[in-house]
Amino acid sequence: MNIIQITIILIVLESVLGEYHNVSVSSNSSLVSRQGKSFWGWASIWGIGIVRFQNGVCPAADSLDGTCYTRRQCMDINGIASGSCASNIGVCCVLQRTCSGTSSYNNTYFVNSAFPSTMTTSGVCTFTIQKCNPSICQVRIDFLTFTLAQPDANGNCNYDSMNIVGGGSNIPIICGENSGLHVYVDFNGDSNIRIVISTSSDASVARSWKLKIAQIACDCPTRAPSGCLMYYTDLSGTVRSFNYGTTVSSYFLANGQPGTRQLANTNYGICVGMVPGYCGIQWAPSSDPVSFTVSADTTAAVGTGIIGTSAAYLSGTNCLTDFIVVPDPSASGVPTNTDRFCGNGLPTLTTYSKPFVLTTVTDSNELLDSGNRGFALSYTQLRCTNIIIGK
Ligand SMILES: [Ca+2]
Ligand SMILES: [Ca+2]
Repeated sequence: MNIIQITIILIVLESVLGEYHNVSVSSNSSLVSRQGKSFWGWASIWGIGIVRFQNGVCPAADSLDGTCYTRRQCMDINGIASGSCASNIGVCCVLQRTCSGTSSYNNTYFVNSAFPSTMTTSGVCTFTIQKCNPSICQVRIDFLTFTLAQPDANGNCNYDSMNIVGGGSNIPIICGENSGLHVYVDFNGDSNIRIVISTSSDASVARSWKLKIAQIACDCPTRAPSGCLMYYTDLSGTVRSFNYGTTVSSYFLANGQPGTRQLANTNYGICVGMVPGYCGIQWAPSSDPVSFTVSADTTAAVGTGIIGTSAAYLSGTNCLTDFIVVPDPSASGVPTNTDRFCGNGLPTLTTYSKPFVLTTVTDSNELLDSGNRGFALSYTQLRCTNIIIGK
């Protein structure tokens, strides 16, 4: 054995005794022996080769995202092994936490206690999000399942509520039905972000939630721009206001009219990432007749059959309480000369103003409205060749 061979052995030993023994599950890679249990023997060092693999995202069962760890690491962080990764060396580890939980891991799932069973008891359930590492700036919270009690007739989340606090973004208080939606929340320095879900004593509501929390690095291309509570990157899709639904609220206003499904006191941007080669965007009501009902008397508009027609459109200074803002749009090729829309119908709007953002605003009550549902709008990005000259 010459000096080079001895040096190699010493380097390997240092690697094994130092890094493997002290391996941290928050590191970005894992060291494992291909032959597992006999790791510490000299023979194993000669015979096996040590493998390092990245703790990257891997596909787990039920379309969940896991992280590739060693089986032992996954057990140590109370993860659920769901399939294999790294050429069967690692396990795809799914992290699921519930009330009073904390996580500093990317792609953690936060569920109600007893999920997938529903929850009918009152109380406060808190989950704390810590940065994985200093390069993280934002989280995306996907509402895979989200059912809480409906807001009251004025849109206030007085029965159940979800508050997201501690971040650098202003997040509305959310309740009702929001499965399929998401929010982006900026970290405020190194402060933790907390999700606080309060449930009322109304046991008739079968609540459940499963939220996926993905951590986004400051230089990540999928990071949402500032001011974008929701951020979409497809060429086309549908955006919805919180708690949008086609059925009417079961709560009634003081004047006896049906209340709203809209959430009160919101002001946020819904953004669409511009795809290269695309210069404009079109916003249009979706197929539901009530897919744009944000102010005024929806109950009457349905009754008279003007729902969704130009007779029910409102814009400009008629929109002072609940409305959307689309910058510099045209309808049927004609500039609308206003960017603010409300009422019980919306023409198809086209705009080449960038970035692509639709702002939505609601005030604190529904005193002048009845039976609003909010909105579900289709968006389509438009190829640069579709630019109309002069617009
Ligand atoms: Ca309204
Ligand atoms: Ca309102």
